[in-house]
Amino acid sequence: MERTYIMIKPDGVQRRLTGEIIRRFENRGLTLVALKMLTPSRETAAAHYDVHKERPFFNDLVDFVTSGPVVAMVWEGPEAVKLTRQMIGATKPLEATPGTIRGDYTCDVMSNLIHGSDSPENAEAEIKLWFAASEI
Ligand code: D4T
Repeated sequence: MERTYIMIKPDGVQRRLTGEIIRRFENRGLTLVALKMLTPSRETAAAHYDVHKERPFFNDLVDFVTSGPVVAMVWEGPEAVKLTRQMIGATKPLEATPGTIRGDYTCDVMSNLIHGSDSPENAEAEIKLWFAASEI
């Protein structure tokens, strides 16, 4: 069993896609082990996207992720990191195939609805960043 950090971004919450996204992961057989809604601080958002801090889109990305409530979650299942990334779809809109969350609901690279950890190591670090142990 593996755990991954999944976050519905402000656009996903505003577009009322929270239920649809949770339904997809539950239908697939994954288990929701933690969930909370919060508006991220700039500090947490910057730490989360630290790998992108030198990229030209970094400030816009932090502005976007802190612009409203997100739904932070931990999901568990076999190969949960790869499985959820596959269900989320690619970052580039043209590469996000129909049937994936991004491929079905967005064509914008920034407002792309959802984040999913890209490796088990990053999943562990992100779960620690967003959740206290007592919340899981
Ligand atoms: P996240 O991390 O949010 O799940 O998205 P991805 O894993 O699919 O993509 P990423 O880390 O490469 O990018 C993080 C975030 O930045 C936005 N972005 C990305 C952007 O606005 N312009 C760009 O050129 C890139 C590469 C979208 C997702």
